[in-house]
Amino acid sequence: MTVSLDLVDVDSLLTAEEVDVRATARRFADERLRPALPEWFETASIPARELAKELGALGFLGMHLTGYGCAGVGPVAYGLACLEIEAADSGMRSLVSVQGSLAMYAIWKYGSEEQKNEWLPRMSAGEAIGCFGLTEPDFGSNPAGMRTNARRDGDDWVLNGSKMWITNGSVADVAVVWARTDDGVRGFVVPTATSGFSAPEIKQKMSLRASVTSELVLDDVRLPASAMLPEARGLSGPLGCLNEARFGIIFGAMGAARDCLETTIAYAGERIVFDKPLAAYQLTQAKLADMAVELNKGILLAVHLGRLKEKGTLRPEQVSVGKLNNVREAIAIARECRTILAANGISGDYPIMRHANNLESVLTYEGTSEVHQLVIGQALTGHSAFR
Ligand code: TGC
Ligand code: FAD
Repeated sequence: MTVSLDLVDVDSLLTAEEVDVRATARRFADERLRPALPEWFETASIPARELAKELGALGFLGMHLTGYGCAGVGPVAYGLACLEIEAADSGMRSLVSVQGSLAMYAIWKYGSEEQKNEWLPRMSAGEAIGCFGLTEPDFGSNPAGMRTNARRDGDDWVLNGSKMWITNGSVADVAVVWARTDDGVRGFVVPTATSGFSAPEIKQKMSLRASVTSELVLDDVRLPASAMLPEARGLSGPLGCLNEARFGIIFGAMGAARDCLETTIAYAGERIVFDKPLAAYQLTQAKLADMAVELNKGILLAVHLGRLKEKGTLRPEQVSVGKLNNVREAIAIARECRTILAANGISGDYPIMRHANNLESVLTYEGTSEVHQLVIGQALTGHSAFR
């Protein structure tokens, strides 16, 4: 956060390592990502392989994991990296989250030593890209209903089914695929070159355009017995990975919000309406003040949850509090900023509408806002209202 927006001195809560990681991420976002994003968003294409290698060289892929070439930084440092990268674009943060918190985390947490050694060093270097296939065309919020299945054939596994809305799918070298077996839901490490696997890209997205999103089709994909993640049993496997990615989003969404607010404060200082700067009107200042208060509260919440994660006490419903609040507030900030830029707010010359459009996806993926309300509702009342 710039000094002027850090109203409550969140910086005083950060360690030197966290400030360093944030500075590196901010530099990369400012120099490498921000200038290119308008075109990537407009053309809906990103140099995913190059970006993965550059992010890997900076240590940002699987950065909160230990061993296997991963940087092993703390949760707050990881969160701050997500914040700075999402200040450039939510799609860039998705690339980082899906690689590190979903695909790599699944292998790191639940994989065999052989799976970890095969994939994690290459993935942390950005030489191999991963994706995470949980959602299906008919089962998004309710992954327990998944139809993708894996059956034994001798020593092999044979996978059939399809996954939908999968980030990094078409550019991935490896897919972590969750499938129903006779023994409940299990995870599989699927090299994407395996016969029967394909990943057509989803086009015509109006949100998260600077991100690859794909369908995964599994048509008699035959894998050796060793492809199954041995330590993940049941839905708690994939849901455990979601906690990690949702944590990054709690910080990341505040990055998109900060970028909107910084842009808007600068704009309001220069835009003359009725003979004086827009920033000098009380109505504008009320909007800016309310947004800055929500931004500061959101970042404080993120850092607090990061400290709980450091201690190992962070609970899923606390992650839901952060994801629900920070994404909801980020989208509200993006929309309010848009009103201040008025017509210029819809232009690609400014990042506001791009962030607002992206945040529509962020509100939906990694658990919709309604799912997080229900998780919190269950924690408050003891009643599950999902079914
Ligand atoms: P439920 O019966 O409550 O639980 C089944 C088992 O899972 C355990 N569990 C969790 N474990 C770890 N972390 C969590 N957050 C967990 N929540 C539940 C639970 O203890 C139980 O374990 P066990 O051992 O007793 O079997 O499950 P349910 O079927 O009622 O569903 C609960 C619900 C709705 C909260 C869950 O299904 C859910 O979170 N749905 C949302 C799905 C979702 O978020 N999908 C995201 C896909 S990935 C993605 O969007 C990537 S976007 C790109 C990017 O990140 O940038
Ligand atoms: P649905 O589940 O059909 O929900 C429709 C509506 O019903 C929502 O408003 C929802 O909140 C509401 N609803 C659902 N259940 C209830 C209930 N019990 N009570 C009240 N309301 C309810 N998935 C992956 O597995 N991997 C990825 O990499 C990935 N990347 C994505 C990238 C993008 C850009 C997008 C948009 C999605 C991505 N997803 C990914 C999928 C994402 O996780 C799902 O879209 C999300 O979980 C919601 O599922 P759905 O879209 O099927 O909505």
